[in-house]
Amino acid sequence: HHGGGHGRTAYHFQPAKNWMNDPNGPLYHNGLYHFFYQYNQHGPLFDTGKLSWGHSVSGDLVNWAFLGTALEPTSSFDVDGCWSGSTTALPDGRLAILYTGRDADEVQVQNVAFAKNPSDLLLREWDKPSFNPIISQPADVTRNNFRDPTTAWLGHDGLWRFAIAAELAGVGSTVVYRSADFVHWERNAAPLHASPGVPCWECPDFFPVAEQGTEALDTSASGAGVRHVLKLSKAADEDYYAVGMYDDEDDTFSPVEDGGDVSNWRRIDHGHLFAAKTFFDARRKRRVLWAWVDEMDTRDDDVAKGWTGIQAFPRALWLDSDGKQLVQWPVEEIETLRRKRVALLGAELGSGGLHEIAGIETLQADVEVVFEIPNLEEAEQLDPKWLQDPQKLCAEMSASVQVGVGPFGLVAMASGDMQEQTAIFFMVFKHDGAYKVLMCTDLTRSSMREEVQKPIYAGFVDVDVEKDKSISLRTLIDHSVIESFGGGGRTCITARVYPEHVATSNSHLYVFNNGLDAVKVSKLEAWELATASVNVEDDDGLVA
Ligand code: DQQ
Repeated sequence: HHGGGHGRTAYHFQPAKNWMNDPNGPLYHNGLYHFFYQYNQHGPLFDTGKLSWGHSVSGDLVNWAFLGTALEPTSSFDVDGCWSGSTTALPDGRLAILYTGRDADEVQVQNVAFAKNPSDLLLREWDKPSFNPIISQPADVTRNNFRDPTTAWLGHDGLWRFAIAAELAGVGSTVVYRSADFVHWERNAAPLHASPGVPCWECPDFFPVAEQGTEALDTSASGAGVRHVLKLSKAADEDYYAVGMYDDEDDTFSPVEDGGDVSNWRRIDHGHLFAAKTFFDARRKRRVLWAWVDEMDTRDDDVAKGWTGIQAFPRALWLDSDGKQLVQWPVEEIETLRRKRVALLGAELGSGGLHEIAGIETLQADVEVVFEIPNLEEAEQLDPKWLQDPQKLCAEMSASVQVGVGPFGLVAMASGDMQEQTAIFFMVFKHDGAYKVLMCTDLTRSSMREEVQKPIYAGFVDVDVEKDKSISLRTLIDHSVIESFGGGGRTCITARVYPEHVATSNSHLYVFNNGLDAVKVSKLEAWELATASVNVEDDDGLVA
């Protein structure tokens, strides 16, 4: 098993050592998954000028072989860093990377690179043509914010397009460039989106989703039955998205919900997750999301352990039948890691109930649970002032005594004496003649260590609890990360945790209910997960 100790994960993507941030250019090609990432091969800390594209390959999105770097900051147009970007497969068989380079003057410009030999299974070598940059920085870009090109798509007019983040006269904008040959690009006058308030919304992602069903669409799909999703990242740890209508004639995007500013859009994840990027997986006709999950520990600790940053476990995503929100779910290949299983069926959890899920190693586990809520009568009235601030509401509620329906949920990574524990839970409120479900991950007691960040994360779950009479939770636990999917994947919360007790003793897992009324665990299944082979340093070949 990997060295490194200190919260090294067992099945989340991370390099063997050094710094990693944004996911770049995920791609399925010739039967293999390629994953690139912002990588400082010289050490465990972020270093703007040293960033290269790390490259790993996998047959199953679970086990990964490290291939070194695909791009390094060696050319005049990227000598101060190869920053984020995407890959596009061209119909003529070429594979292109579009990425941001920082040139010798630290100016952000856009470059293209091509796979030297697209039929090479590993795509190890990438050519950076000397005609780069393909796009210099436009004059109206302010404060050098011009970066992160998306995967390109084809419009009905046969022209390529990609979107990119640009601060234009102080306004955080997403602009579209068009090209006939992938080399000469022209900017569309009107931005795809502009949101004042935040100068630079980074790492745009723009992709089609089917109006109905879970099957994904190729990035160039458009027309009847197709909606589009625009995702933007707000420095330094919040990803937002809106579902909308895209018109490829004038390259405009109109959200279906009147969200106004991006800050009112829906969150990809209410926890600590950033710079998400999706790709179309033609093998299983699904769209898969990658996202960076940074450390919440001290810089000293990053240096001591020699690695920094992981990726969220890859998630399949599709449009919910409500046409407004995305549903995210860990890719099914995670099941190949499932080993020992324990289950609980129909257990009643009275007020104050706590039930241990014993019999498996819970530091690397996959837990699926359905809570049945027989009685919603006790639900508290929601003060509307909390609608915009679920995080504060959660802090308020977890500090108070039993209030109504919930909190109920899981307690994960608990020490024997319960001094350390992370709670993932729901509360149900009455609101506007209906009910509103709040989901939280409370890190305040996750570690005895003072110096790590221990926030409370929260978001509302857009489900009809009155009709369903139940709510589901799936939680992936992996040493220093807890990823939770509420309401079948409609609300996600990813958290980094650094409990001390794991160094010397076992961790425990519980279901609990601190609400006034009983809830029922109608079904709980928990699996111990095997350790995947992730960028193991002495890997000498492809994964099985
Ligand atoms: N990280 C990259 C930038 C991007 C930022 C540099 C987001 O391209 O805007 O590592 O985390």
